[in-house]
Amino acid sequence: MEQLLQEMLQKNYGKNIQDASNEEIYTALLEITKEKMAGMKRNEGSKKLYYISAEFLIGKLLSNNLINLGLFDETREVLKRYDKEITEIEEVEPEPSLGNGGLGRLAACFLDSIATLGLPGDGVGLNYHDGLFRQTFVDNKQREEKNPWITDQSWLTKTERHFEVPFQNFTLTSTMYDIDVPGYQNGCNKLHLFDLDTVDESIIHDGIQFNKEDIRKNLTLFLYPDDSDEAGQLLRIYQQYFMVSNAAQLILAEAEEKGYDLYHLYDHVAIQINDTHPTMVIPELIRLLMQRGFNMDTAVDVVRKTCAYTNHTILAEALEKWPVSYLEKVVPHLMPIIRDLDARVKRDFHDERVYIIDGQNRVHMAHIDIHFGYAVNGVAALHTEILKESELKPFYDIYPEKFNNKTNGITFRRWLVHCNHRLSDYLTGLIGPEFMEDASNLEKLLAYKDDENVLADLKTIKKEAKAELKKYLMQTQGVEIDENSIFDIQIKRLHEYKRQQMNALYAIYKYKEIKKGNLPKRPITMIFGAKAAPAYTIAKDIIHLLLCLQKLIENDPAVRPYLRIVMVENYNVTKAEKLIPACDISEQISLASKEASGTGNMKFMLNGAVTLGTEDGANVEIHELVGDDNIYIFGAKSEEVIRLYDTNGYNSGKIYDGDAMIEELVDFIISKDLIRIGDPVSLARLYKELVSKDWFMTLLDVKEYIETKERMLADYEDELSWERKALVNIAKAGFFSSDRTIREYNDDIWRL
Ligand code: 9GP
Repeated sequence: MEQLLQEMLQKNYGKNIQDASNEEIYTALLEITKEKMAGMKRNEGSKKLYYISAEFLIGKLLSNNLINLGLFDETREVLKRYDKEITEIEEVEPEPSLGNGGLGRLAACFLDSIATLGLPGDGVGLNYHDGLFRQTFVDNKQREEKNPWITDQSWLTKTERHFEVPFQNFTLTSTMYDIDVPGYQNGCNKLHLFDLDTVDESIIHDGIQFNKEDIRKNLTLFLYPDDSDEAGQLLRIYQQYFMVSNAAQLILAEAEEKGYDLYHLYDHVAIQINDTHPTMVIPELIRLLMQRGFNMDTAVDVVRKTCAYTNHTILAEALEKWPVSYLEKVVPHLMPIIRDLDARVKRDFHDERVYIIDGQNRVHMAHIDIHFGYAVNGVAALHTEILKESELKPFYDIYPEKFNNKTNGITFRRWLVHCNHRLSDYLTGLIGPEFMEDASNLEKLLAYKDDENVLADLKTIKKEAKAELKKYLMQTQGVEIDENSIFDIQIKRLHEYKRQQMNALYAIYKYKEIKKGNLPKRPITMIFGAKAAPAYTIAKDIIHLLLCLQKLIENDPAVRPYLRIVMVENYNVTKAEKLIPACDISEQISLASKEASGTGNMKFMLNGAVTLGTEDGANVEIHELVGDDNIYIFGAKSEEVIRLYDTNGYNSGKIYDGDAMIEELVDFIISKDLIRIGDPVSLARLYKELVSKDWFMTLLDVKEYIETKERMLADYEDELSWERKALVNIAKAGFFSSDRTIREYNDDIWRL
């Protein structure tokens, strides 16, 4: 590596390692890595997977690619010899802004595992130039800015593939860009990102505003552009169709190039539809097959045997339904096919709950996936049960054989080896390196459950990660935190069902206790990271509340030594990699039944944090694995929550009126203390939401939440017992390796 790097730096800049800047070294390493990947063997086979997804939250790639190529340690050593840190070199890399949350990060972990298992499988998505958005805080509020990440030298490689994508009254020509996905000590796959040459970032003004109707210029600017009006919804349909038409054309082109018989496409291709965004791939493939001479029945049959669908949520808002009139405007050529599919359903089933086009002339995208795909999976055991028993029950009754569970997973290459190399090195020394290949080997750690030296070592490793996070927050946000405090972390998309507002009520509780003189044994640092969708008003109000509380405490010398709130700006993968190793308490407090799985919960556990959570999503499986002693569970169970929804039995106002403590906490949101700092309109809106609606039942669980957190904080003081919990969590995390998840997808769904 040393020689390669010297040569590349000489060639590019006429410099040697010693004199090169971090930018120059980064670029040289990028080029070396790209060359290596270009020379790798491609994962091949007679059947290939196409994983189509609106999001791929891949994070920075340098270190991960080096790890998978087996070059990381060597590179780190070479740089050290010249007094350079790979972590600093990596700071130069812009994080690709191609995802929003768990759905997109899961897709990225899956690509890593698919390649690592040697399976032929490529990702297909869009090359959003400005990503989701970059979050800044101004006047204690979220502001959205564009987030350009594509630079001259990047992981993207422009290819010669172009496709014509037809819309109602114009056709667009795409360009395909590729990012290599090297497996860990295995072959390479690709992430294909489609783009338009005419996209024009200069049309963006005032943060993230732009003309939504100028499709040629805006199509691949942003992920999830605001869809609160018709133009925004049409733009989303344009994006989705552009993505899937390119995907379908690529799939058929590759199949034809290999000489496959398209009548047996399903023997050579599996298509995974990640959430409903890529659903139109089904009618589009049917259309393209019919162009090639298929009749409709045969095209439907072939497509049905090729496509599988993953559901990631039971929230109605995320199960897309597009008005027929909108689809007519954007993709009129698909509508005859969609109507035909609908007619087939209406002919076979007399239950309007399973129709594709409903009485209000809306097309239910998930219904297309379920009827015209061969598999439907949920992403955690509880989630799949809820799909089968309630949300998608009418479909389960028709097609029980299609439904299956695939509990999510995370790649340990990124979420342990890369982000926490101290822990990873330590584990390798203690239990051997086999866990890198087969994560169930982490259980060997259980043999050290009562070994005080090992427990002390784990504590030291955590302390070092906390000190590093402290340094990072100082450098990036100018915030100074106390590394001897407890780090209590909630990082995830901002959504009412995830209940950051409940955590805010805890902060208010603690603030008031401290004011009363009930000081905690040890200071607490509450850390949040979350972006709110730009048009989601209440989510932004919750961010505002958190920032106001942060300010209030900062300026209160009586409270500040004992309690801090830090809202991390522009939370992303890079920041997650710094936060997760440093965490003591992992906040997973969604309303039971609403979090399909969660994957942050898995990352925290793997890094020795203890979960404070509800019986929701994959928390249920974490609980089963670690046992009652090593997790803190509270709150209403999913059956109770579902019953409350079904019977209209929840009344937050009644809880508020009937409980003085809850009333006091909620009232604080509109107290003089906070109004002085914040925006009274925003705070009052949030207050009103909680007392008069509270759709995600914050007030139902808040008291038990506070009690459980208090118990947890007290338990933290018993050092040995706490470290034992951390150890058990690490040891039991092996199940959540995405290698396991992908093996299951392959065994049960793809059969590559
Ligand atoms: O909200 C779910 C999250 O629980 C899950 O872990 C993730 C990956 O399966 O998907 C999220 N869903 C979405 O982002 C949108 O459906």
